[in-house]
Amino acid sequence: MTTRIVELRQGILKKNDELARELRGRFTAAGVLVLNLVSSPGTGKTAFLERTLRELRENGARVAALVGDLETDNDARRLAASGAPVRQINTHGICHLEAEMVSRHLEGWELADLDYLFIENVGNLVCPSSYDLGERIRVALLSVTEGEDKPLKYPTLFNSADAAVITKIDIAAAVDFDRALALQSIDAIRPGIRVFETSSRTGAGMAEWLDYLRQQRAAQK
Ligand SMILES: Nc1nc2c(ncn2[C@@H]2O[C@H](COP(=O)(O)OP(=O)(O)OP(=O)(O)O)[C@@H](O)[C@H]2O)c(=O)[nH]1
Ligand SMILES: [Mg+2]
Repeated sequence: MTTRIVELRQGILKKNDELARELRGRFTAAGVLVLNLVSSPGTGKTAFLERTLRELRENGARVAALVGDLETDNDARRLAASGAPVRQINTHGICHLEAEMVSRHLEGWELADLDYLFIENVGNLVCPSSYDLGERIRVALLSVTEGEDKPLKYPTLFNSADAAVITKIDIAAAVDFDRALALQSIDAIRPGIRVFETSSRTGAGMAEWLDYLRQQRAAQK
């Protein structure tokens, strides 16, 4: 029985990896930089994306977003306020996005007309780590209220990330956030990873983040 479950799981992951590889090829050919944002529920992914989409659009970039949640289209409605094309993916009980869901929700979009595509994953620190969505950059987010040792407790996500974002630094003092300890935890799991310290409320750290996005997009071309 156990063997069959393991085989089934490996089969699902293999199929996902194949489709993700195909998607990555399409994204690269279209010249769109794709980012997959992963964190626990409530870290501030949508707030961070709301600000990112708005600021990129103010600078003339062409952006779009897909957002995953088990239910509701609340996040899509928040993100769409930026004016960018946005689609909600409801997974109805599944705790992560899969390449097939991304592929299906991209139908009708001309990828070559986009500079950046952001995918907000379902809020979960474990499940999304195993599912490649064809992204170029996986971003792991951690808020100042979650505990500085989260990267040590949930290493798979941080270990597979290309960049890390610490969110809500505007309330760091109120929750006794230990910045050095958090940076140390991230670095222990993914040495040398680029870390951004941000607040979607005050805009702190956004300039560095946007510079990074521009550099990454230029490097992809
Ligand atoms: N003080 C402060 N609060 C923030 C910040 N970013 C987000 N929040 C608050 O944190 C809560 C959760 O933010 P969301 O953006 O919905 O978080 P999320 O990661 O998208 O949540 P899920 O999609 O449910 O996983 C909201 O009440 C936000 O207002 C920030 O930079 N500073
Ligand atoms: Mg959200």
